[in-house]
Amino acid sequence: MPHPPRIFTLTTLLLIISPVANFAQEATKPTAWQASPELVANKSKRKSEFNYRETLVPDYDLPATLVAGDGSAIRSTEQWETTRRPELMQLFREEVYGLRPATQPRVRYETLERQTVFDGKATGLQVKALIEHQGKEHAFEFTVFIPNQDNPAPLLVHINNRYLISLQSAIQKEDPFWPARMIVKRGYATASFHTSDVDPDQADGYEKGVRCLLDDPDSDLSTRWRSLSAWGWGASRVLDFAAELKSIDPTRAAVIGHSRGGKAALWAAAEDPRFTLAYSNNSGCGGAALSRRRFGETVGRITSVFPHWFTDRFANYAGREDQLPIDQHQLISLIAPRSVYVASADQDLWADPRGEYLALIGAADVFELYGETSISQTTMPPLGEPRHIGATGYHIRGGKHNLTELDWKHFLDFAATRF
Ligand code: GTR
Repeated sequence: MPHPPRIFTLTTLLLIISPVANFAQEATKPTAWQASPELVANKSKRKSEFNYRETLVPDYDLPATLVAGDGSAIRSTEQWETTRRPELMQLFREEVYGLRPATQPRVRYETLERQTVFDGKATGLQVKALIEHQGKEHAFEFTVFIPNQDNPAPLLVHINNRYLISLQSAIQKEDPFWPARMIVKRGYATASFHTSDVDPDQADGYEKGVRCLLDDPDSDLSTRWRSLSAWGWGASRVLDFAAELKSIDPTRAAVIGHSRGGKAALWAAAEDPRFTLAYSNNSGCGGAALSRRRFGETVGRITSVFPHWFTDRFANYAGREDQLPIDQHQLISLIAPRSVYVASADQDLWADPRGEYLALIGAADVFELYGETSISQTTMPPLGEPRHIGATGYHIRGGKHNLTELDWKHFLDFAATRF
């Protein structure tokens, strides 16, 4: 008897080939980022006193964010705002970044230059902030670009840890570290100042800068604010100026920084809730990276090389990071439910990309408390693939410790979803 003819319907055909297709797709799907083994070996050899191996990260428990100091559970945003957040702010002030002085100095702003720029598309300003206190004065300059458009623009304040990009230099040549023309093109106003102009970036620089001007000599020296906090304070003074301009919408303000500027940016947003978005780029130890991982730069190393960045107390946790009453995921929690973006670089193991990512997801519980979505997957995204979920964003870029145009591009894409 002849066999009945075999009829392959389209569905059977798809059922047969789809596992093969899925397998092929899985095989080509980029995988979660991992440090290159050659780079790890190389760095471990060159800086043998620091750890670059994931297998050597000590076991640790992160301090719970939603449990108050007295052991009670934090279940509402009200409890968070009235009890736990102030508690954590105080711990970060006393143990890490220092207490800002209560003094409210008089700040005047002088517009030194004003020019229509970028083919008539923007207005550029060079501004000097003059801070006066008890008959003494400290000044710092900043550069501003505002798009010439009908609606008030959101503002991105850039804490530049390298140099001041003056109005004229920004007009003449686009600097990838602060690509003003590109930022303005996307509809943002932006301002940039140099950290050292606000407070010197030197261990013995205390005699100059805003800390020297504003500190109460009778206050406790060991918990006074340090440079990172002073630079963040500078960002807030730039926002004060911009908030008065009709062309800027101060309810949409971001603070941005790279490396030490990134550490300062996160703390600036914790201290000043007017910043509704913070972007930290390759900020590492004392910034986005978890201290307890002791991966790359450690508390011991950073507090001995840069003693002026942190309170004396932070240095006491060198080698005993597990005794810290806080860790850096809680710095991000302090900004929640406002938006936070963390960026790492593939070759910048010193800043601990995985520790930066884990701190971001370690703050997910506070975003959740507010009903906000945020990144919570424990696996990192693949190299070069930004992950933007709700109030948080992350990417790891190929290359070295730097703030590049590509970082800005990813960040601006994220900012567009938040503003
Ligand atoms: C590094 C330092 C980092 C980072 C960086 C920078 O040498 O160890 O913590 O802040 O400098 O700001 O460029």
